[in-house]
Amino acid sequence: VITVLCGGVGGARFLAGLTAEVGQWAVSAVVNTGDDFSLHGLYISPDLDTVTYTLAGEANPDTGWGLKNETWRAMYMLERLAGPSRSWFRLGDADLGTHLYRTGRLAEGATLSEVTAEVVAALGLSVRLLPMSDDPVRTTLLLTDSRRVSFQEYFVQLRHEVAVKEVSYEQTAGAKPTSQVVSALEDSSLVVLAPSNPVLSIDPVLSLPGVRQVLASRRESVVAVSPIVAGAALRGPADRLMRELGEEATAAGVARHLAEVIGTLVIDEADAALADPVSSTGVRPVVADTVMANEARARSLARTVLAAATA
Ligand code: FO1
Repeated sequence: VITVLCGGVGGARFLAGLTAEVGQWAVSAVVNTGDDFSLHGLYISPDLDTVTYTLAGEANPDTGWGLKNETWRAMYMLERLAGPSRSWFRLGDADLGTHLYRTGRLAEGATLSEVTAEVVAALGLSVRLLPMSDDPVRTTLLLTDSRRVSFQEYFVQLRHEVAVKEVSYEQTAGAKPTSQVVSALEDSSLVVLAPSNPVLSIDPVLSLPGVRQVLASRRESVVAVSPIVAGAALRGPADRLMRELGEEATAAGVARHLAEVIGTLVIDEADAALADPVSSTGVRPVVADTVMANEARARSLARTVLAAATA
C-alpha cells in the first residue's frame, strides 16, 4: 500500500494521477485538517472535500475546490439577508449537502474518520481517505501587523495577500494522529508527500505527535514532490510564505524544509541545476516533469515517484 500525505488542490491532483496508475484500493491518503473550520453552524473540511470531489471526478475544474455544475441559491439568499459578511466563503448548494451531512453525523457522535469513510463509500470511491486526526488542529497565522488570523481568513478573506511572521498549528492537549494514520505511515511500503504547500498542508500533519519520528525512521522510503518549480508555487502562496518565514523558496529550500523526514525529492526539469544543492541537504534529487497540466501528466508524475522509490 502507498500512503500519500496531502492537502488541497495540488495534492488532490497528484492523488488522482497515482490512483489512476495503481488503483484506488492500493492508496491511503492522510489529509490535512488544519484548514477545517465552522461557518453558519456547519463543520467544513476543505481539504477532505477537495480530495474526495477530485477523486470522484466531480470537482470544479476551474477552482479545484467545490463541485462542478454548482448552483448558488443558498449563497444568493445569504447575500440578500446579510451581504458579503456571510457569503465570502462560497458554498454551493450541492456542496452544502456535504457540510450538512458531516455536521449532522459529527453531532450524532461519529468521528471525522467515520464520516469521511461514509462519504467516500457513498461517492463510490475505494481509496482510503484518512483525516490526519480526529482531534481539532487549526492552522493560524501571525501577520506582520501582529494580527493573528485563522487559515480561511488568511487564504480566502485576505486572499493570502498579507505578510506572515509565524504559522502555528494549534491543537488541544492530547491531540494525536488517528491509529489508522499511524499504521498507514508505519506499514506502507512507500510514503509520498504530495506537491502540497509544505507550510500549510504538509507541516500540520508533521506537527502531530509521533508523525515526524515515524517518517524520519523510514525516510529512505519517503518520497516528496516539490510544489515549488523555478522559484514559484504552481498555485497558492507557498513560495511567498516560505520567503516570509525566512526560507529559500526553491526546490532546494523545500528539500531543506523536509530533509528530516524524506529521502528523495522529485524536482522539476526547470530546477535541474538545483540537483546538487538538494543533494547537499542529504536528500536525493530526482529530476522530472512535475507540472500536472492534465491527468496524463499527473499519471506520469506518479510513475516517476514510484520509480524514484525503488531506485
Ligand atoms: N477558496 C477560495 O479562495 N474562495 C472560496 O470562496 C472558497 C470556498 C470553498 C468552499 C469549500 C471548499 O471545500 C473549499 C473552498 N475554498 C475556497 C478553498 C479552500 O479555502 C482551500 O481549498 C483550502 O482550505 C486550502 O487548500
